[in-house]
Amino acid sequence: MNHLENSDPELFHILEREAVREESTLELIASENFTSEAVMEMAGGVMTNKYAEGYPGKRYYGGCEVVDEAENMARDRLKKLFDADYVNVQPHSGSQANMAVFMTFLKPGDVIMGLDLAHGGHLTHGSMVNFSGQLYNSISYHVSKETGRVDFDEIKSLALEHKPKLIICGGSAYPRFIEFEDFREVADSVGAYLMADIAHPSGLVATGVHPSPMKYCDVITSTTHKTLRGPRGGIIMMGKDFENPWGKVAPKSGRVKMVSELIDATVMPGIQGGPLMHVIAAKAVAFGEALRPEFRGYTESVVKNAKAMADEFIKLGYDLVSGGTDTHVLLIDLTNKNITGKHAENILGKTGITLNKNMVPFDVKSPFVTSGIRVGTPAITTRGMGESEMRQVVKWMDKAMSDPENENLFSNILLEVNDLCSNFPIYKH
Ligand code: DSN
Repeated sequence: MNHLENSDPELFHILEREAVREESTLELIASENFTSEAVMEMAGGVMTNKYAEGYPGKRYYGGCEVVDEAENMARDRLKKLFDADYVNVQPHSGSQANMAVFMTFLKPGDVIMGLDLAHGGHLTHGSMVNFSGQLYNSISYHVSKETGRVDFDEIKSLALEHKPKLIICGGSAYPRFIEFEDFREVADSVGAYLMADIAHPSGLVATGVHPSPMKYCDVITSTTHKTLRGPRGGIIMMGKDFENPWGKVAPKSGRVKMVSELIDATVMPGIQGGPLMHVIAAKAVAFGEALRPEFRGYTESVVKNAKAMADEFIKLGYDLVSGGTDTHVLLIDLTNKNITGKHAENILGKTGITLNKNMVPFDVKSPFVTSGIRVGTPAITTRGMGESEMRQVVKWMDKAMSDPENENLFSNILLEVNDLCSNFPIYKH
């Protein structure tokens, strides 16, 4: 298919350069992954043309009978994957999934509690630069300085003092299992609802490599493009639907019986219009892939690889927040290595290793500089790399970060990185 090349060579060239970048470098951004060709084919297909506001069987447009089948398949497969009673596959992103939950469960001004962004949380968990901190009364909890894990003594006392309506667990840079059961206990002690944002570990949750939030949390959100390896997008799930306890009414349809109906109405028409049917159909393809037995093997390798990297970093004297990982992500405090996160991100980029600088708990540097980096294994595991490659990658990273002005060294490592990548192609054509 040379349509783009013929009609718009300039953009074709940009696309081609991105493909080369992805193929020839090591992707360690913990929130990124490579979808299958099948997912990409669906996401790049004709369903992008279709307007389908509403839900299957109840659309505001004609001609939706085919896309209805795709959305129903996405819903059925997602329910099976997580053993969920209710799902909504329409959120365009994780942030919109979170917004839909907040607008369903809360009124502006209500108290929410989430993990501080600088301690591994997420923008939408109550940060003041985001709607979640601006519309709601946000109280942040933290990790403990000693353990790097969520500080449940602090959460319990904050919850008693502030009586949150909603507690959010999960985050973007938390290397340990999310402690759903402990969070449930805190939520119950103050009558709060509990939301899990499993955007990061959802692929691991789907296969049982990470504990499941389904029986502990009232509502669960996720993205679909991280460890789950689908197209970019969001989802909302409930382990068990329950009766609308707030007497809230849905726009147009009036009072509704179940929370699921409220969430559906909040997603559309509450905060979104036309769903991205090509993406919803591609989500269905990805959920189908995640239901296959090989996906479990993949998620096990993701964690094994992360543990191998952690082990190698520790041997080389690096300070890992929480001392290691249970998941796909490592958070490394570079303070003892005398290099900032920003500098490390920059020089590692020159070696063909892509990752992001990251605040570490109790960081004294700004979010634009940071004392740390976040490292993730989902993408390099997708291309088939294993523990020996992980150890080699850590050695290259250490060499570069230990000699951070040596441009020759970066060029030499880049050649080795390119060579390694050529042995593990992402896309076979
Ligand atoms: N930006 C994502 C991440 O990198 O973790 C979270 O939304």
